[in-house]
Amino acid sequence: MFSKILIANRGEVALRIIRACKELGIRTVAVYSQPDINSLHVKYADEAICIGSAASANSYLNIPSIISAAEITDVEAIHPGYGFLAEDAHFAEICESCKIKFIGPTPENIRRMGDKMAAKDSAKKAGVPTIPGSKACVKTKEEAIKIAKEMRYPVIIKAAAGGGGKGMRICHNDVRLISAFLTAQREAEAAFGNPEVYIEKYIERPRHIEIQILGDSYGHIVHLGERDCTIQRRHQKLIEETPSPVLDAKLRKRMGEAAVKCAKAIGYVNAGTVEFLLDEDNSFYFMEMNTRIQVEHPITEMVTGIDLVKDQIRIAAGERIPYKQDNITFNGSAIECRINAEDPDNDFMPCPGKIAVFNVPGGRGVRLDTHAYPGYEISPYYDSMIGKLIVHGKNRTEAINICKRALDEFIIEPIKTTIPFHKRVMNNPAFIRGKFSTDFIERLFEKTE
Ligand code: MV4
Repeated sequence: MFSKILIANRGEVALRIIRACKELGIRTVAVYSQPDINSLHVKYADEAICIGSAASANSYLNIPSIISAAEITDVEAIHPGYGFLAEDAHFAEICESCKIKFIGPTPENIRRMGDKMAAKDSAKKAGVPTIPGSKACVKTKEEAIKIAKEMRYPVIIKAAAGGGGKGMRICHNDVRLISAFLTAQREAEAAFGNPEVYIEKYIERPRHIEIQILGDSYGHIVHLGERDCTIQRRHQKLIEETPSPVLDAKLRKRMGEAAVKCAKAIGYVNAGTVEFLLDEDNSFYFMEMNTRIQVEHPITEMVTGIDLVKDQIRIAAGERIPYKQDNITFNGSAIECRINAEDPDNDFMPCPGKIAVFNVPGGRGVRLDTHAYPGYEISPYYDSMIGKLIVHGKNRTEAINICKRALDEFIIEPIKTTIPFHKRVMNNPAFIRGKFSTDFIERLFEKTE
């Protein structure tokens, strides 16, 4: 097992990794940008190195600076967390070339799943259902029209180098398709340096169901159930839950097996998440695979009792996953609410600033993963998430009740946060019934406009 790990990240996920390391008896090195000097991950790590100025490019994305910090402190491994360099195959390669273990998948796993067409091709070859669409990237508008006629409208244009909703355009007829196709190519070139786009049948009112998988270096791969992440705004997840209110045991088994097949097909190692779109007729389709630990991993931990970050570290240290698929059990329901410094009544505008009052919730079934504290200055340089409220109950109704209680206890002043938004959702009849799709938030806010 490693004796010292560098955490190449900040905020709540850096704290999450430090906690796992401490429980494993591993010393920790934090890296931080100048404005993060008073952050908790700096305070709680055994050592801390300033790696640059505020801009991510000068600090948390600054590979030479991070590798230098790792060399100076003589760490054996680096955990990238999520975001920043977590899915940067080049960074993973540099770590390996410096004999520093990258705690995550192989560079090949990252690269393969980073190209959305290649990822889809892998899934298809693994026998996993994929969304009907073009076999490869579409080069000309004539080809686009031909494919759309085969698919029947509506269709969606996606950037091969996109993902996470970036560069997507929905089309309902030939005229819209032609203009969207040309615009999408230009935008993809500008945003990702790669103009390649592909076309798929548009799945209307889908749900976003993702499956957590874990693979060790001996080819043993298991899944840890699903997370329903359908409540999103502009492709930013806000609320996640497990189990999904729309999955029965049979569908859960089929989707779990499909996710494991995806991972097995590419020899996946460490933690990963296979994202599916679930149609209203319970057909599911491979969407993307994320090659990192995800923000929402705690809800899976709450229902399985498995510490995903510790297992990531153990796998990277060459250990075998100590449980078989049949040993993994799911207990109760868990819900995560992302607490962002944003104003839900002002188009979720980010609201950085100093926290004066920070009264946190607690009690049975409540977990709060946050790096904030009274007096903490929320930085305008990084994303607006200040913490995640995670609750666990014996079933979905109890989890919702615990969530409502915890949200009432959670006082953050004077900055605006998404807490009032979460309160509205937890009291929304459609949410409580479990009947909603990816347009839930638009419909929730539209109704009041
Ligand atoms: C789709 C889709 C409908 N049909 N693809 C959004 C981000 C990226 N993961 C892919 N996404 C979608 N792809 C087809 N063929 C609808 C979405 C989508 C979505 C998916 C999951 C959760 C929230 C979403 C919000 C808008 C669009």
